[in-house]
Amino acid sequence: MNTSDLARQFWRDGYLVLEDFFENNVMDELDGLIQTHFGANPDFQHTDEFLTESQTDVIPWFPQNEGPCAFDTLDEHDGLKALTTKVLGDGWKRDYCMVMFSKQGTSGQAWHQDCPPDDPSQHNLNRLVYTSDITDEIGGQTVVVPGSFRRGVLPAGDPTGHFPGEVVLKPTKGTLVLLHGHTWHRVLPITGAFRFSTNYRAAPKDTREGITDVCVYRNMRYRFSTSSVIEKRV
Ligand SMILES: O=C(O)CCC(=O)C(=O)O
Ligand SMILES: [Fe+2]
Repeated sequence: MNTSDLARQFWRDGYLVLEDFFENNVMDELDGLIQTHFGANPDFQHTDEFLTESQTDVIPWFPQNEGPCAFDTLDEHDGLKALTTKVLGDGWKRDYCMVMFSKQGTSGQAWHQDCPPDDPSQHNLNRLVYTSDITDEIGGQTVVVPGSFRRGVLPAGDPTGHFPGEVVLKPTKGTLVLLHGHTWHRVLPITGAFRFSTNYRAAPKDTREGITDVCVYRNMRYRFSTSSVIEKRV
């Protein structure tokens, strides 16, 4: 498929999975750096309120905040840049690169939208890189509801309940997943060893700053910059 077909598929479904998009040697290097950074038993960084209320167990790391590093390589990946331009249009902006780590035995991530869908034109794009396989043994599969980025706000309700038509993704090493920030998505519990993904977030040209500051869950809206629940949803 060419990039135009892939972009059409993305705008139909709100996500796109491309296996073997990245080279193995780059995946191995980044995977090693991530494992070294987190070590065996990293501490949680979010507040207890967030961890309990959101039913989301992730420890973020922003590797590029620490200066030039191996993670910069994928910012310059020609295929990734070309596909991003097809999907978002000219003038798109790269946002931050964030690794999200979940420990063994944790709950993954509850259903959410990365930013409120009140204005359909204001959204982030997740460009998720999987440096090792997500497997049924480990858990941490990513679940999406196809087309949901057009259905407005995620319905209030059970933070980890099921939606008709949900699709479970098991990205393998080297896979790129493009995921619209308004697409309803979650991560299943981590039953085996730790699990992580690396997200090179981007956004269309006229997207406001801090687009992912407020995340929509089925039971609340949460603002990360102030660590506060800004709306309880029932
Ligand atoms: O790690 C994943 O597979 C999905 C993470 C996620 O929800 C996000 O990057 O917004
Ligand atoms: Fe997300």
